[in-house]
Amino acid sequence: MRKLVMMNVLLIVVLIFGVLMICPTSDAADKEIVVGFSQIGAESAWRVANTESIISEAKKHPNIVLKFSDAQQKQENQIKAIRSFIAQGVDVIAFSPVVETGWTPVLKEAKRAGIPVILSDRAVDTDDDSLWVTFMGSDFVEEGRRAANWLVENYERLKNPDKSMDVINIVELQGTVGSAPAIDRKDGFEEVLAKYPNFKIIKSQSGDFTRSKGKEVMEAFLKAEGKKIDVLFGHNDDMAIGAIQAIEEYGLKPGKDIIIVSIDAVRGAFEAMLEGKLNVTVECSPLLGPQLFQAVQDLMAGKELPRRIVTEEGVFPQEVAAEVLPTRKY
Ligand code: GYE
Repeated sequence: MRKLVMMNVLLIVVLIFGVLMICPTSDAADKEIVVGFSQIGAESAWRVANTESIISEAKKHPNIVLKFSDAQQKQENQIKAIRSFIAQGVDVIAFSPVVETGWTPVLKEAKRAGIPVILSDRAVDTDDDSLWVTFMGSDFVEEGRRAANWLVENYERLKNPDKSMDVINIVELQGTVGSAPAIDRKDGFEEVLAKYPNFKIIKSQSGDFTRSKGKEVMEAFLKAEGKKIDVLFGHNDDMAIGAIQAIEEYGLKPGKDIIIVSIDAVRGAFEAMLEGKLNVTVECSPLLGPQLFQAVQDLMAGKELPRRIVTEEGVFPQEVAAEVLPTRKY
């Protein structure tokens, strides 16, 4: 009888131990993490895909609570959202800064509150680098270089035969004024073109990364320069797609009379390439959700994050559009 009682006690001890092993009580991965994310808005297909990536990825992490705020492309709204995240005492703040400058005061407030800040997609321009822990996103200067390199290597082959190689007139649709991708893509593009003096930017204006603005500004370019325009460089696909419409309405053939180079590689760009209206798109991936939440988990587990997490990207010319389109996720 005593032996039986002992056996039972032993069994119970083993069972309790086993249950404890299976259900650890306080694992870092189980601890709730509240993340405040301030998004720029919904200005482009890229941005919509970026938002989708963030929201859907957050759902895959049971311990993450995402507070998502849309700033409708206004910096003041982003600053308000960040202040409200600080007031709510979130664990991590992440945001995609609409412009580069003007963030130092609010980032200092976050630092004082002890809340780490992750920069997603776009960088900020501040003297104090201790105000953010990591910046994840694309190398926009490199994207500008890729666009220009593709242009100088392929223009002669693709141009309308009656166009000359002596002077190649480029019009440029810039992104949002003061934003990192607009500043950097322009820099990268010009850096390469500096070695090819026959390629000249004759007009350059912001189309704010939107289709409607891209169309409107292209209409003005066409009105001023007409058939003189040989190339359009759009800082994103949405503006290029808007411009394609303007070019058609003007009576010229986009992709033939005007060679069109743009950036992002969204689905709409592939569709335009299949119709022969866009010549190339340089990839800029918006699918930042997985790396963002991995970084959040690592940060909260006490790991040190790299200061810079660069997204890997390619270049897609018209010739590969049909093959690549079915594999595109945005
Ligand atoms: O290229 C554009 C979007 O910041 C990389 O913002 C992003 C840019 C993207 O509106 O389409």
